[in-house]
Amino acid sequence: MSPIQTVHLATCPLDCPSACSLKITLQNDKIIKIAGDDNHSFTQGIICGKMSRYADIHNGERINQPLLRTGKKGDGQFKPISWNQALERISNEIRHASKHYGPESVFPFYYGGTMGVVQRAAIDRLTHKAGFSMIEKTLCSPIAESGWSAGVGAHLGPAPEEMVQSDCIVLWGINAAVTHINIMSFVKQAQQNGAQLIVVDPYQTRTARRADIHLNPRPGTDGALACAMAHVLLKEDLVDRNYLSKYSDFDTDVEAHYKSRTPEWAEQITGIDAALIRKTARLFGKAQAPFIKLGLGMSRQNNGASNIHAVSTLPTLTGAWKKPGGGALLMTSNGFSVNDTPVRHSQWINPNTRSLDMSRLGALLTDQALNPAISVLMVFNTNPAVSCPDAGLIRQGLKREDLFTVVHEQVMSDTAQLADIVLPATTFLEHADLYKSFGQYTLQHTPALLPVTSEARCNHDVVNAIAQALGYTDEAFTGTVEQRIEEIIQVSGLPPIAQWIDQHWLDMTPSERKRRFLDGFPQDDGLFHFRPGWSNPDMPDLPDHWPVNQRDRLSQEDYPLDFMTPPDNVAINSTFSLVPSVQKRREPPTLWIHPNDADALDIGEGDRVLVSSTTASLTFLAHRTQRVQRGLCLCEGMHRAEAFPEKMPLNALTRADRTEPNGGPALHDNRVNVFRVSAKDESVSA
Ligand SMILES: Nc1nc2c(c(=O)[nH]1)N[C@H]1C(S)=C(S)[C@@H](COP(=O)(O)OP(=O)(O)OC[C@H]3O[C@@H](n4cnc5c(=O)[nH]c(N)nc54)[C@H](O)[C@@H]3O)O[C@H]1N2
Ligand SMILES: Nc1nc2c(c(=O)[nH]1)N[C@H]1C(S)=C(S)[C@@H](COP(=O)(O)OP(=O)(O)OC[C@H]3O[C@@H](n4cnc5c(=O)[nH]c(N)nc54)[C@H](O)[C@@H]3O)O[C@H]1N2
Ligand code: SF4
Ligand SMILES: [Mo]
Repeated sequence: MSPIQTVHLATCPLDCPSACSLKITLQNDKIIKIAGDDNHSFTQGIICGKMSRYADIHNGERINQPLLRTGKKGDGQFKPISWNQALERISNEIRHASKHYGPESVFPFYYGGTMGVVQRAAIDRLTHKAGFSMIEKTLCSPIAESGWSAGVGAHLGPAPEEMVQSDCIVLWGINAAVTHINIMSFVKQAQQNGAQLIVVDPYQTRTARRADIHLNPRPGTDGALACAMAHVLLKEDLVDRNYLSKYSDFDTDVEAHYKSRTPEWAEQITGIDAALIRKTARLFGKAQAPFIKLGLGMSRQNNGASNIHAVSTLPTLTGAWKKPGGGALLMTSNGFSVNDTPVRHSQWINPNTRSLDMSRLGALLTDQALNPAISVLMVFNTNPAVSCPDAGLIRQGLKREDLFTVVHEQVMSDTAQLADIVLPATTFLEHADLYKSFGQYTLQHTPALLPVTSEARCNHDVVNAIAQALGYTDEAFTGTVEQRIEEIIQVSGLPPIAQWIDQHWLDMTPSERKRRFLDGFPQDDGLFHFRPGWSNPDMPDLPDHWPVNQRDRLSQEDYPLDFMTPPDNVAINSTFSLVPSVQKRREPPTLWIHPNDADALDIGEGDRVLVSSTTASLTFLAHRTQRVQRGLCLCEGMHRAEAFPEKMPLNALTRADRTEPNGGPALHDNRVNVFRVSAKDESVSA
């Protein structure tokens, strides 16, 4: 290595459960290499291809100065303005809206562009101070969280690194080889020690290809599958009755309920052969330490919460929680005792202020009855024009002439294209932050590693500048990111960063007793709940199949196929989708369809097909493949509007209905009809 190269530790800021610890090689402020940190307990030297190519974002086509719209909304025509001009215009619009329609007519909207504690939720403090509408952050995890809370109680569990000690790993509704790659190195180590790998996913993902057993239920039928496995465990005495009576509310009524949930019953619902369900249940029941890693993907269904709860009963039935290498893990988020009051100032919340469901942005922007209507939308860290469901309605809303939209962004995203003012944002290499994780238990600190060479500012500074332009003089709207980090560490009672491992990370893994629930579950009665006690009485009283999916609601004739929209390997949500090297590697929007379904519709490989849902119709290229089951089709990758001839993003096809019991969109629960438009290479007439 040449002497002027330096290596620095950092954290991947992207919305990914791994939150990898990075080793960044710099030379004269240029990124030479981004690799995984070998000394970090979870990362173990491995990161994904996306982050190793992050220089393409950092050095790529960035927004470098504030921009003001000059053309029609969505035309993409802007002219540069100064920060002072931008702040003056934004504060005037906010003042005007607050005065005439009340502060709730201002809606600050943020999500997962950066997951850093200081940057991500920075706007919350201004929201609470000024009484703007609050955001209900439903887009990703609330369905799964509701399901997990119902049984286990809190979002923690055994550490993911412990999977290597398991002799039977179940990856349930998670495509870890694409979405959470570090997990796959633990799976590999366990497999080398003889562990069996079971993958439960409606299609043959990259992850499923590595499985000893791949169960492919119809989407939204995991509740039935889990109940049938429970039936076999009980019938064949593969349960730990002492554990059940000490640690759960299991009783004879629960047992009687499972009696009718036979594998044959489940076969009708899931489409999986009863004999295979029995075989899998026995393998799971006889394992010394079975470990289930649940994904958020399986929760993106109308009955997703109920399904997650049903799966979480399995380690309780076998008592696997108490065994090293066993148990189950959805998310690690409650393992972190980090007090973010210095960032968010939640003590300022006025309990009468409304919260708006982010996943329903389209309806919110176009609802004539919403009072007050949204007049000012401030977007940070998110690209809702692409990532939120029913995106056609969102675009319609963003084009409203009486809406003033500010977007703080690194790149000209689809949402930024529809803004009135675009503000330039720094990347994680240019600003400091603290990073928790939802997939592992380390807290990481990352300083700013590179100077800001444009007019870009970080979220923390932009929020403070807007607050100051509005006349707020509170200390909360002053100071540096580093000061804020110090405050968080102090109020959280954490050791100073100088004492952290490599001055970079702190191991916050809960004690064995806590993460294995050896002293009871984090529920009021200390028990795991087989009775979920849903707030909605229409939901099943016990683990079950709850038939409320699109399949159960729509006519089979109008919408004969299930349709899922999982991520692909090259992008993370819509991040990276503007990078030319990624665009080159990415397939055009492709519809995976089973050859028998394709034959019935006269669809050949590479044909153009129109996919129609209840919300929109978009054109794809057909790919005939046995990797999807009959009756299911899907498109990998959250494609943006430009990728389709209709100039609408993939999410135009998904619905924004709130799922039960606590909201969240059922992004993988869609029904569609598919029509052949033209054969491969045949030109389409206008
Ligand atoms: N159909 C379908 N839809 C989905 C999903 C799916 O599987 N299928 N997945 C869902 C999931 S799991 C999620 S989490 C959401 C994600 O949805 P979003 O949170 O909208 O994620 P991205 O689309 O990646 O957009 C993040 C944006 O933040 C910007 N950004 C990055 N860092 C910063 C920063 O420091 N400051 C500012 N101001 N901006 C920054 C990036 O450039 C990027 O444009 O999408 C959901 N949508
Ligand atoms: N490459 C890449 N990595 C990512 C992301 C990305 O966009 N790209 N996004 C990141 C984010 S924000 C998140 S939240 C995570 C999400 O990562 P995951 O938790 O893996 O979630 P998904 O990828 O949405 O879906 C996982 C799998 O669930 C399956 N699935 C859908 N419905 C059902 C069902 O009813 N039952 C079962 N058993 N399976 C079902 C899908 O087929 C899919 O293969 O990934 C993160 N990592
Ligand atoms: S695996 Fe996830 S956390 Fe790790 S580098 Fe890739 S995107 Fe970032
Ligand atoms: Mo997510």
